Amino acid sequence: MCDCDYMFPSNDEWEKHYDNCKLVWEELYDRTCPRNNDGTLRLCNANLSKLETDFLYHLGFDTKTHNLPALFGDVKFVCMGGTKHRMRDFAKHIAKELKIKSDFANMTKQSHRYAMYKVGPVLSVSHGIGIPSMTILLQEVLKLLHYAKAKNPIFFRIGTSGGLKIPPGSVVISSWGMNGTLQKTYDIPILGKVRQIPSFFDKRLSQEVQSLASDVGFGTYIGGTMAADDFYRGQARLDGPICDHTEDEKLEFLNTLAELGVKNIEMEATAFAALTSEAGVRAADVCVTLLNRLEGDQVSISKATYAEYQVRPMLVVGRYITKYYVDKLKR
Ligand code: R2B
Ligand code: URA
Repeated sequence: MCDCDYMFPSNDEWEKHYDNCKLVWEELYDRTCPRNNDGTLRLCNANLSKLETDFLYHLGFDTKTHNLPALFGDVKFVCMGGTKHRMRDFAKHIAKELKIKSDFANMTKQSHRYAMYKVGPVLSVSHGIGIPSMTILLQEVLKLLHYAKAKNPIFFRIGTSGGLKIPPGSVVISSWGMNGTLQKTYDIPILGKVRQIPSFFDKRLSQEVQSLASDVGFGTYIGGTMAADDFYRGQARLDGPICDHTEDEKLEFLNTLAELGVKNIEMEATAFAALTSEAGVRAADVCVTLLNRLEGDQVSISKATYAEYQVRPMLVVGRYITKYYVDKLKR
């Protein structure tokens, strides 16, 4: 039976179900969906029940000292992004939009690794650069929300990226993540063997997000995202400290990516799509492009342009969250 918790009324153009609808998820993974009937998250790990206390080491919270349901039980949206500064700005943006007072205190202060802000039902958390840093944070937030009994949480990543054949300043909502060997998977060695986990984002969520951005004043695209494990050679750049490919080879590679439907390159999309999907939560990766990689490698935009661009994913995701609450008040 379909158990989609529709955020907005359906229309003919949108995908009918969310990917974490029991119907869709169980067909895809051939096991019971980890989302409970009340929308809380069930973690697929029996070992956790053997722990007397679970220490979420990098967040600085644990299940014994902290009353996680009281602290985080109301979380509906988790928004992640690379830097502490950006996530503080996003918390401020959301506080203004939702008219919620906050002291913008960093809740992970003891652990120093990441920064986490809570504004009402919105958690704004930094994840650092690259897949390993992001996945540690993401996995601990998933556990945090499980222990907190948060219902039907939706995850966003707001980030920066290099664009392919689209104007700098455009926003890309990722339909899938592609790894450095052009597969749509997140590859992780586990017990000595590489596991490949499919890395697709929820189609309906990306359509909903894009539908609210038609008049934002910059282009928004739904398209593929390459997640590289490096900023320089791994993204075909010519300006790293070591380079063993030619400009022609670089352009050939970037053109191949573009032909495959890749619109931007960043460093987290595959793992973000794969882990959220496995956990049965919906997620969208919303990144601004800082440059067109067919035209260069250096990020040489001014501070003012960078600031203007960086705000764009916040505006798009902020609209989604705000509309959800405005509509909810009307209901
Ligand atoms: C985009 O920008 C960062 C590298 O500069 C990385 O986190 C990413 O995905
Ligand atoms: N972040 C990336 O990973 N690549 C870029 O080109 C720009 C930002």
